[in-house]
Amino acid sequence: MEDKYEKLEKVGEGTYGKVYKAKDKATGQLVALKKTRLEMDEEGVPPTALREISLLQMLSHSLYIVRLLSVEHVGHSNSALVDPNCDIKDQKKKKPSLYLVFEYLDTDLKKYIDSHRKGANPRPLPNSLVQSFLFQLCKGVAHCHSHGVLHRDLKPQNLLVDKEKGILKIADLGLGRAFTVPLKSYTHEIVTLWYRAPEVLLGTTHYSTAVDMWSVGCIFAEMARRQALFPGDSEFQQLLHIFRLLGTPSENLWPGVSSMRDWHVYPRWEPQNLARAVPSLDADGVDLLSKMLKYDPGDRISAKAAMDHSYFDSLDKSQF
Ligand code: Z3R
Repeated sequence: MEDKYEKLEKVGEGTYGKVYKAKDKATGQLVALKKTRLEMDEEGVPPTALREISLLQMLSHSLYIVRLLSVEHVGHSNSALVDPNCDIKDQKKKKPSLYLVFEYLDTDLKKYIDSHRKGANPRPLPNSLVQSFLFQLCKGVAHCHSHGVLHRDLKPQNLLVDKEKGILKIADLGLGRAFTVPLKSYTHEIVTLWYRAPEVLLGTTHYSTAVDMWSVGCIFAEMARRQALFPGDSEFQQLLHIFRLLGTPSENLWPGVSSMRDWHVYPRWEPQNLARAVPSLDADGVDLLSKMLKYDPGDRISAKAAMDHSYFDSLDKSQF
């Protein structure tokens, strides 16, 4: 790996691994390197990792999903056979690992929003950019969903932004379906709950595409506000944030809610006016947001339907 890529700084610590900025020594191209640990007792790549890679390869043909450029399997005994500089005795000692090589984009949506909120030049994100980023996000999510893949951990940190071109791409298509979303990352970093759907917080085990659309709604509101909509610091607090704004869900609004695994008795809050929480959004924007933040996952708008919402009528869709 060291021969092929010059490792530069760490750019992200995803839930599932560290990501480094690196330079391809042969071409000078900047890339993002993600090391995937291979938990296994013998040689070879576990089938779960192979499934993930083929999924990523398939999905990354969309413009709105970060492109997987190559996969490098290093430290396994075969690499000694193909690499004349590789000492077989050394290679036997090394743990095999898999490097996923992605295209590099210069920032993520969290940093991008922060740069508009603080520092020398605080300013709103232009409404036309919020609209364009949301459309691109819905397009990427619709692409995943049409291939039967849920992201399940959409958040501003794993949406990459090309500032010059105004492009947004989904990254960290995690380990889509294979694993549950953990509370701590593998490096013990606390995983954010701010974008987590209420059915997940209440202990649903049957996830649907609607969990991603809840996250999209939270991200939409955050772009408009430059501040998170539901910044909870525990699963309980996260639910209280949601209930205080949208009203405590009832059996009427969300049949079956009170028999969910982690349901408790909560204060009974009335729904607040959503428009007041996102003052920069017009009526169409608030309507679309309200459809993304429906309690009942079956009532929540799909990514495909969201793209046809009147909020996007003023967007020139031909550029996408
Ligand atoms: C693929 C998977 C995860 C990431 C990729 C590519 N690129 C990332 S995270 C990234 C993060 C930044 S720049 C590129 S940051 O400096 O804005 N955190």
